[in-house]
Amino acid sequence: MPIPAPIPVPVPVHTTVGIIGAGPAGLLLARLLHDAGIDCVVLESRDRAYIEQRQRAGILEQSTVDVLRSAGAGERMDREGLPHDGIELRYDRRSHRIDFPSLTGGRRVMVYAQTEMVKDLVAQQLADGAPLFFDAEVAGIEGVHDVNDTATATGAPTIHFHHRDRGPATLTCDYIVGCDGFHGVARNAVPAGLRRTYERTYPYSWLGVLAQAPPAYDELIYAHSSRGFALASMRSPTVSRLYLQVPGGTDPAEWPDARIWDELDARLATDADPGWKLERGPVVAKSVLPMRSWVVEPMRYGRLLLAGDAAHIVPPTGAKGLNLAVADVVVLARALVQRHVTGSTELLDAYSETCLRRVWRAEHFSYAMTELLHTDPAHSAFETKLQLSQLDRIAHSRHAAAELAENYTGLPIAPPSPYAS
Ligand code: FAS
Ligand code: PHB
Repeated sequence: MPIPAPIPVPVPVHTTVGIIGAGPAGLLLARLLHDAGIDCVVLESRDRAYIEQRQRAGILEQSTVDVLRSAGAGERMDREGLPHDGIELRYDRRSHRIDFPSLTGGRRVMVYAQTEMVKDLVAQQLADGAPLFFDAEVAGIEGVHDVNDTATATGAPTIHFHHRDRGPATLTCDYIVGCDGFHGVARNAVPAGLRRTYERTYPYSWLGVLAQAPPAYDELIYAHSSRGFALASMRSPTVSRLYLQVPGGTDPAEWPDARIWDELDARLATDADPGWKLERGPVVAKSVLPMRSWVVEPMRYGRLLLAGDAAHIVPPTGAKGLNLAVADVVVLARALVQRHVTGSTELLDAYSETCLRRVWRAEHFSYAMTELLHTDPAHSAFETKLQLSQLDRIAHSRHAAAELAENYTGLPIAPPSPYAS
């Protein structure tokens, strides 16, 4: 008996909140709004298979874990995720462990890949969530300048998009949220004269590697070495996620498996465990990720809101990107719920300032971790000595270690939210 094709969901012509992008930000926002009884529609340019296999983040902050659980999307995370209480720093052939709970009053992190979080949120949304349209590329938006809350027929914010099977269409909304990432289009609706962009690019990239090899370590290892930075992470007890600092513009083809493993062993070597080596196995994916810090302000213009990578990018050294996206939509959902329930726009009016305060904290932490651990070609021996001095300070000062632990496990999402601590 052939499985009947799913009955195509009609594309609505109007919704309360139009969400552009089905990455972590767009999917979680749709879930939080759905749970609050606010209708929304998610438009995603790619297909389901593509967004669910896109290799990205791996570390969830305490607040992210909390909000996924409270949104009913944490069951598989709790079953398959790996709670971690610390990380290891390796430098100058030494090793030092940072213990999170003792330094932060109990906060920890969860190792659970972004791909798995996206799969969980997509499955939940298709089962009982708001309409989610794949292969629906947004070409542009208009009408967001109207700051009055009573949308008029002509003044309503409008999304213009093209659906692969249904062709061109429009969706009018009370609010539009750009969750469309760094390469998205939503922020272009903010007049150039009002947009403030801040950016820093780094003179190196990361070679990201996924290998069918059991991690030979219990917690993540961040290594500073004269050969360059290395990070040993994981996806499961049988899959390793590993990163090597490489020059910008590196072609992954220059890195055959043997070279990857030899270089990782060389950079991760420590006198604390002489002869320590990684477990090797077939590399199943590798790609080069450029390193940049980038923020666009404000995160609101009229009835357009920006969230996640659509508004900010961090180098992945601090494992903040995904978690910042989550924090933005927790704050935004709370503001849209207040507007829906009380009519007040107090939290919406404060949205950009509230998010940017936490964004800039994460931008600084990600920048500081990147500068601390990478070898910059422009560095002299002087800067290297400064790095080693700071790493030694962290290894011997509870205060310095606590500063790293508090930022790494994530600061609470302010103001207090019904979704996360
Ligand atoms: P996303 O970019 O995830 O999602 C945006 C969505 O919008 C995409 O699905 C896109 O297809 C869609 N879209 C774009 N334009 C559209 C349009 N015109 N119409 C409709 N849909 C559109 N963070 C970490 O913490 N650790 C890491 O190790 C890490 N590694 C990364 C590696 C790479 C290669 C990249 C690019 C990012 C990495 N990040 C990492 C950061 C990453 O995890 C992001 O912070 C996270 O995906 C942010 O989620 P969103 O804001 O939802 O944006
Ligand atoms: C990952 O597992 O992909 C990961 C972990 C920590 C980081 C960056 C990436 O800082």
